[in-house]
Amino acid sequence: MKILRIEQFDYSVPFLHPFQTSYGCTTEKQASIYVLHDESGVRGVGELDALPHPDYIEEYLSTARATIATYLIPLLLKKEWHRPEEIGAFFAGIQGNFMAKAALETAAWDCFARVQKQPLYQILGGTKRPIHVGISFGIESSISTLIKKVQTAIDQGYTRVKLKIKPGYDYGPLSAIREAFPSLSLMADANSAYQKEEDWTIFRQLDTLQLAMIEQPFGAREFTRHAALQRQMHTPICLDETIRSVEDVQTAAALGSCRAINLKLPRVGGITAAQAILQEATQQGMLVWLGGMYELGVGRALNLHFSSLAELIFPGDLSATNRYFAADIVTPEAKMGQGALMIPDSIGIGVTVHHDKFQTNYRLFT
Ligand code: OSB
Ligand code: MG
Repeated sequence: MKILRIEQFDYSVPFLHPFQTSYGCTTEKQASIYVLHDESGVRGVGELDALPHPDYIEEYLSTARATIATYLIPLLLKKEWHRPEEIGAFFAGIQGNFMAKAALETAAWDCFARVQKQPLYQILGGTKRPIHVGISFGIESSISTLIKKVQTAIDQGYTRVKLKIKPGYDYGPLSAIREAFPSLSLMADANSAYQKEEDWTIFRQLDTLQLAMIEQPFGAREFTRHAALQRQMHTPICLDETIRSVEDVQTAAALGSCRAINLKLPRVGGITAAQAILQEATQQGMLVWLGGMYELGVGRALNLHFSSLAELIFPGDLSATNRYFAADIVTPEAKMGQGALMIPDSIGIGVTVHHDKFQTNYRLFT
């Protein structure tokens, strides 16, 4: 196969509810969709999910768009390849920038699956099954609002709840949820917020709440500090920001830094890298589950296909479209039915992008 032309569509899609982040309030999801055209006229689509600011990891939306335009697209265009696993080697001279690489690599997988006339989950060796999903909550104005939202999510069919925590907003809301829902699969995500030594004492309290896991208490490179905490805790530590490669999994396993991994296709550079991480972490006895980045419909469909793999049993951060958006850029939208999402059925990632809605910019690369 050979990619002859790549289109970039930038989008800004309003969130249903504003999001509080450390950089202030976000009211929209910004992303780019890359459309790869191969020599036979088949297309493949991939979503760039880097966030607007470098507050989750270093890479962010404008640097990722620039990396793709300046470095990755010239390395991909007009090169001959047979399987999408070969795409990574074209980018080998470019360090890091995994989200940028993932946008094109995942588009190549979609293109390949469409050429094969198969749904992507079949190409990946997955099984078509209902995908049980969890929901992620940010900081809420009051505990009673939070409890009501958790109840609504359970009624809608979400089978696991994750709460974003930070020093001062942790044991209070988590213990309130635990009290209201004693058997709920509940977990916390700190996004590296516990930087000071005195913040640590809280983890002993959190260890009494029967949490499924606690995600990323400390900084992205703090393997040994996470290991020290894991030794003191019954609750599994889950690493997100820390894990970018198979080597990171091996380091975490050798040191005992975690027992679970939040795997995100964008954070590790796409499908081929994610498959290798999934295999290594599973062999090391870790629980791996699929994380999210408030994806639009292309990224969400991709995540649904990847979730068909047998190892991914724990519910992912993979909500229905209407969790974040009133309208999306693809059809069909992801709808919750009987407590699960279905993998889109047709070939490739199984969704069609409608370029007229929410588009802010366009570029063509030849
Ligand atoms: O830490 O898992 C995270 C979203 C963007 C960046 C980082 C994270 C998240 C989420 C949202 O937690 C999960 C979702 O998409 O529902
Ligand atoms: Mg996380």
